[in-house]
Amino acid sequence: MKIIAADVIVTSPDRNFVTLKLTTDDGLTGLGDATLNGRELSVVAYLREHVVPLLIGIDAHRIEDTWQFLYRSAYWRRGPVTMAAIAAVDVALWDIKAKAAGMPLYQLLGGASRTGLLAYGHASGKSNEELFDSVREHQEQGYRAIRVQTGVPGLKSIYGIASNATFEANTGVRYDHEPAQRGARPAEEDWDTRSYLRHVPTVFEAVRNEFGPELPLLHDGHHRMTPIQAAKLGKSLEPYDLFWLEDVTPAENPEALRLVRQHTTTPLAIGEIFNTVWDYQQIIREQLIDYVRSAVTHTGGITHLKKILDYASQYQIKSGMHGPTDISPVGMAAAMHLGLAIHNFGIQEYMRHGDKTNAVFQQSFTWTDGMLHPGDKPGIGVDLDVDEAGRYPYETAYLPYNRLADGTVHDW
Ligand code: KDG
Ligand code: MG
Repeated sequence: MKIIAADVIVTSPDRNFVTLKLTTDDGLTGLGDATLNGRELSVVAYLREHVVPLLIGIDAHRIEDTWQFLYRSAYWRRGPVTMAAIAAVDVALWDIKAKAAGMPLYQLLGGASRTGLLAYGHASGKSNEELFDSVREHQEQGYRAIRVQTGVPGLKSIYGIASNATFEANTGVRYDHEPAQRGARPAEEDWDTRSYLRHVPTVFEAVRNEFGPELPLLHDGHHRMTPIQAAKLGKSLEPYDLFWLEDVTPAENPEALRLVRQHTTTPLAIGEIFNTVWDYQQIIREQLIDYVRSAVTHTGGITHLKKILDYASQYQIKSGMHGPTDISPVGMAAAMHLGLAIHNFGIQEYMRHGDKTNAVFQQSFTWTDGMLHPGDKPGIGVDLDVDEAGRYPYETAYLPYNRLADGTVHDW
């Protein structure tokens, strides 16, 4: 079963997506997601210029060997561009293998360990009233676990809260928080950690008073705090029993979590911008986190993320795979198959894609009573309509960035 074609498809139905499509000499095709929000074309070039020529003629069954070959033969290892490119090849090969076996991919990964995947959605509001409405909307859509992001008095725009500018720039398609904006330069947002730290606990108190103690609540700090600030936040949120507190400190310094951990029992999640097991080595071994946030798409695919999660399982650390709208339906499907099969599944992030995206990517997953299931079609269960994809050419888009009141650039 040899690879005879490898096509990189770039499309922008509601937002930009990069997909690798592999074709074998016996006519099977496999898809892999290579979308890297705001830096999409770097992965396109990496794939087209350096990876595609190496794939033609290889045995599509040799997934582990292909992974090791692409990773080690480059010499320049790791990094989001490399690991997204390798992930796309890896998932496309798993898709092909599962189609060849006539089975949904999760069967090849060990079979289902559960009946479905608990998923969380993103509620947000500039005020508590708006936020409560958003939580209710999500509950009506079936969500049984909800991430809460709030506006902060004095700040004009903040991660997780859909701003009007974002909506307009996204040509009217409303994602709950989609931060990337089409345009020639990144939007500038403002930030003040002290105001944030004062305000957030009051919001969780209000949410608990309104919705009661049962509802699992999550929150994303988006890498903005120092370790001692993060420790303070974790401590101040303890009365509200969070499912997790995410990305409290910048991802480059995993050791920062040691100080946070010493001060709070609020569960910690990190890793959406990590890309290898080596980013996790210390924090898993020292049990500094509770959830692994990596997406299949940004962590070298199923082959590598499964190794991270198997390692994590020895320490009772669970999965919490990244699933914002910049993970394409192909990346989401891969996550669902992996999540269904592993023992240490925790929760899956799930934002809905827009109608145009769903017309480009035909999907077989189900969403029932707050639970996802990848479906039982052979492979990962996603088809890409190339003609439909061709209707939406790439558009330059950037994630925003932050400046403090004195003009200093801050983590976004
Ligand atoms: O591309 C960046 C987004 O994926 C990220 O900001 C989303 O933090 C995020 C999350 O938890 O979904
Ligand atoms: Mg996040």
